[in-house]
Amino acid sequence: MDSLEQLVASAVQDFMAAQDDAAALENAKAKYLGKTGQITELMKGLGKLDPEARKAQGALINAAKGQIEAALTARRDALAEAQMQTRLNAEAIDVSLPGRGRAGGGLHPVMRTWERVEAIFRSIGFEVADGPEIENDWTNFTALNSPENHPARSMQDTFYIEGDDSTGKPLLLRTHTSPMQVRYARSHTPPIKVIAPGRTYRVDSDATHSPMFHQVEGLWIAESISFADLKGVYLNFVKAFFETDDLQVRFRPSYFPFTEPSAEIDIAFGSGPLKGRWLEISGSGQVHPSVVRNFGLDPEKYIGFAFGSGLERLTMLRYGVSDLRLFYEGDLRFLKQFN
Ligand code: 2NL
Repeated sequence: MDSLEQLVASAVQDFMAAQDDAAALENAKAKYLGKTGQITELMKGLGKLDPEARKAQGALINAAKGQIEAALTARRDALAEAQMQTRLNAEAIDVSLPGRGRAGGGLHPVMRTWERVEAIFRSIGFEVADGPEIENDWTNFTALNSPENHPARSMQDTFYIEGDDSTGKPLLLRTHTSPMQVRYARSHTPPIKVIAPGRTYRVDSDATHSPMFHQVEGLWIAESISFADLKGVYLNFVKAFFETDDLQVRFRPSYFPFTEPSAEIDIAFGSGPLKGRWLEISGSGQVHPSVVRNFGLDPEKYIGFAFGSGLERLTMLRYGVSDLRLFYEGDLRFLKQFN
């Protein structure tokens, strides 16, 4: 009697000692109810008793076994419940907490310039052209009158793509956005009035050059478009872009293979930190007759101007950015200032 009560007490104690580990409880169970467990051993011993004693002793052992089983079930339930509670606490979601908010993105300063330039030229009737960044040699160089031995055509100055187009001609990353204008001019009829903004690539990298940079080029071809039109269009553009009428434009003779005559365009602000300094801002010129012919047009009938400006350069002047490399470092302290 005493020993059975002790056995039950000891089982309850062992079950209580089994903590969150399910295996510990099963081991404790085996100690009493398993094949060689203490209750099981007691049952085996009943065979040696005479029928009367066996019946009485059997009832007592069964009662003890029932108590142990009940204690085991209760402990199992308690452990499962505790485990569930721990999980619920850990995974609790407080729906009353304020939201974390959406991280605010913003446009890169060069993209702001890109969008401004498009809006300004659209407002005076220019179309915006888009085209491939991987170009062929004819559209990027030959059509634009670039001589066969020009350094721009060498591996040192231009990124060539391995392999070639289907006709064996080399492929390259466009070195300017001019090929887009060639494509546009060859697929439209005059008057042609288009700008081509986009990414361009050259083998060049220092404080003022990046292997990838952005350009915007403009092209206006009709039956009588002159340098006077170029000056009017460009002056309108810089005044709108820099949001001031207080600036001057000058044209300096220059050379480009695709224009003749050619000119650099400089501007000077009448006020502000850059006041009075002539700043080079664009190349330009009257489209070379050979280039007009490569547009599929008769150079005796059609004439016009083209210009090309760097979007990074325009952005630096507008915001007073001193180092081109800041645009490509992805430093949020820099980028946040524009949003
Ligand atoms: C520069 C030079 C320039 C052009 C770009 C052009 C495009 C066609 C035909 C003729 Cl399709 N010309 N573009 C003309 C003159 C200068 O840019 O160094 N810009 C930063």
